[in-house]
Formats: sequence, structure tokens, C-alpha cells
Amino acid sequence: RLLELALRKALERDEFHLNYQPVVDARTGDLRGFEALLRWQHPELGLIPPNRFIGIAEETRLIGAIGAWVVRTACMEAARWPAPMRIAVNVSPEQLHQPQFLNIVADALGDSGLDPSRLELEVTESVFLREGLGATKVLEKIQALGVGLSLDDFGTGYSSLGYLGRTRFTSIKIDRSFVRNAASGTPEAVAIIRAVVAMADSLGMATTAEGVETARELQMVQQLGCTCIQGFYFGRPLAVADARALALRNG
Ligand code: G
Ligand code: G
Ligand code: MN
Ligand code: NA
Repeated sequence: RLLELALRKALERDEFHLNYQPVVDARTGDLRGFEALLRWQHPELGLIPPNRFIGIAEETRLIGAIGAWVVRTACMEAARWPAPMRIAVNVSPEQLHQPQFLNIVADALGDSGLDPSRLELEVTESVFLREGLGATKVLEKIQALGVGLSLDDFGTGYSSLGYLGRTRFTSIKIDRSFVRNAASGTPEAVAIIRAVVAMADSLGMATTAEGVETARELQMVQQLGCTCIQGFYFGRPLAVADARALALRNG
């Protein structure tokens, strides 16, 4: 496949970059940090969104090298922001199942000098699908480094509450579909967010409402007690220099 061939060369040709989307405190609006989002700018094919190439990267195992680049680049950049500004990095299940992953994270922290508590890795429920591969163990070792863990796209996968008892996530990210539906008046979506926030509270986890686009959605998730907010209402994913400038202004 054309895209697969191009992807094999993308790293050495330096075609990747990261954008950084602001994450803010739900009550105060203070900037808490950013989520790193991978972008692939191909010279002929143009900007290729992650939804078109992450799957291919996972199938071909290129995700290992690409993911290592993402973790390293994100840590290096975040180390230039004022503490305790945080950086969240998305991690594919395939990465967690690779034995080198723990060292990749530890090296990125060591070489960048970023305090581990300022890094948060985002995983989805799908990492627990093949528990035989030991995701829980790897996540424990990552936590032992002092790195945070968040459960991304919560409620959209094969939700099983069992692993919430085994893995101490720092935060749960509430998928934007719930935010959208709650604000447009769907009582079930409101009830689900309320329940997720209550559960997270009692487990000592924070919640981040994703995909907040309007003042109405903001008000809804504030009322429901979410800890942090992310979405176009506060900011689109930013180029690296713009994110840094925002971090420095708000540090
Ligand atoms: O940024 P955007 O909305 O286009 O992201 C689409 C999807 O790609 C999201 O599910 C997001 O989690 C995922 N994604 C973005 N950057 C990365 C990355 O660096 N690694 C992995 N594994 N997924 C990413
Ligand atoms: O799966 P994950 O939560 O990592 O996906 C992150 C993706 O969500 C990013 O690609 C980002 O572009 C997208 N995103 C962030 N904020 C908003 C928003 O307010 N609305 C929509 N539709 N997408 C958003
Ligand atoms: Mn994410
Ligand atoms: Na998400």
C-alpha cells in the first residue's frame, strides 16, 4: 500500500510534528497543560490525519518507533514550559506490549529532565482487551516512574469496570459524545457523566471533559463537576511555538 510505504520513510524524512491542545481547569479556566497530537505532513499527499495512519502504524509495528519519537519530542518540549504544566501523550496498546516501552519513557524523562509527574500517558480501554499480554503490569511500572495515566475516550470502548480497581488512573477522559449529548438535553448522557464523575471522585481520580466546543457545553460539564476541560472552545491543537508562548504567558 502506498500509505504504508510512505509511512516507513516518514520518520527518517522528518515528516512528523506534534500539535498541542490546551487542557484547562474546569473551575478557574487556568491552563493546566496540553495533549500532544501527532501530525504527518507528507510532501505530496499533504497533511494526513492520525485516523488514517495510526492503524497502519499499529499493524506494521511502525508504531513502536513513531511512538518513541512522540514521547521523546513531547517531553523535550514540555521541559521548556513552566512547571507544573503537564503534557499528555497518546499511547497505542501495541506500544504497551513492546518490552522496550518502559525504557523509552524513562529515557525521554531522563534526557529531557522533565519531572515524571508532569507526564501523563493516555491509553484506551482496548489495552485491557488482551490482558494476557500484561498491560496491567506495564502500567504499574510506568506509574512507579511517577508518570500519570489517563483512560482516554472513556465509555466508548468495551467498558469493564474491573480494571479501574486494579490500575490507579490519574484521570478519566470523558468522551466528547457524552459532552455533546448532555448539553443538547439527553438526560441519559447527563446521568452517565454524573456517575463517571462520582466514581472517579471516590477512586481518587480526576476527570477531563473532552470536545467542549460551546459555552453551553462548558456550563454543563462545570455543573457536573469535571476537573478539567479540553476542546475547541478553549483552544484547537496549537503549533509548538504557539503552545509554548501560551504556556509561558500562563505559567
Ligand atoms: O488529533 P486528532 O483528533 O486528529 O486525533 C485523532 C485520533 O488520533 C485520536 O484518537 C488520538 O488519540 C489519536 N492520536 C493523536 N496523536 C496520537 C499519537 O501520538 N499516538 C497515538 N497512538 N494516537 C494518537
Ligand atoms: O481520542 P482522543 O481524545 O485522543 O482524540 C483527540 C482528538 O480530539 C484530537 O484529534 C483533537 O483534534 C480532537 N478534538 C479536540 N477538541 C475537540 C473538540 O472540541 N471538538 C472536536 N470535534 N474534536 C476535538
Ligand atoms: Mn487523547
Ligand atoms: Na478521547
